[in-house]
Amino acid sequence: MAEALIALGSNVGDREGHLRFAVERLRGLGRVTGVSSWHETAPVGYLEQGLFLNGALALETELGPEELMGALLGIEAERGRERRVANGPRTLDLDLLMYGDRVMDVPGLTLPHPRMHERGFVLGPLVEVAPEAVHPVLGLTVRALWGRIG
Ligand code: PH2
Ligand code: MG
Ligand code: MG
Repeated sequence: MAEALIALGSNVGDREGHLRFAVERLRGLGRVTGVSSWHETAPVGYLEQGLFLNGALALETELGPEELMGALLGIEAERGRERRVANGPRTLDLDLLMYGDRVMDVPGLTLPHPRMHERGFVLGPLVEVAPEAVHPVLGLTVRALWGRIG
């Protein structure tokens, strides 16, 4: 059993509907122990797109990290996720941020997520559900990471 931390994002169509759908699906993958509020955030990276609704969720699961990542991609596909532009508009984005203290880098999955510590749209929601979780590479809590980017 491990605690997985997952970021949710949407900026196309019924944003809140997509995020709620994802939470219901994630309940089927283990025990959801925390769901953040939804944060409306300005797009980062690729700017010519609409505002995002972002959230974060903590999940206790028996699935391994690669199985879980596969399940997240399946949930995205159920909401018609297309991948045309890197960082571009999306109905639903589910990113595996951390899987316990696991550090790994295989095609399609890097843990912890390589950009989580620098993204306000990730850390703002995440601090609501897992403030004391420790980033296994930086050795800092989510609360401290959030404080660092202010
Ligand atoms: N996701 C990205 C790129 N930029 N910006 C915001 N505000 N929210 C996101 O979820 C987001 C982004 C790539 O996944
Ligand atoms: Mg993402
Ligand atoms: Mg993604």
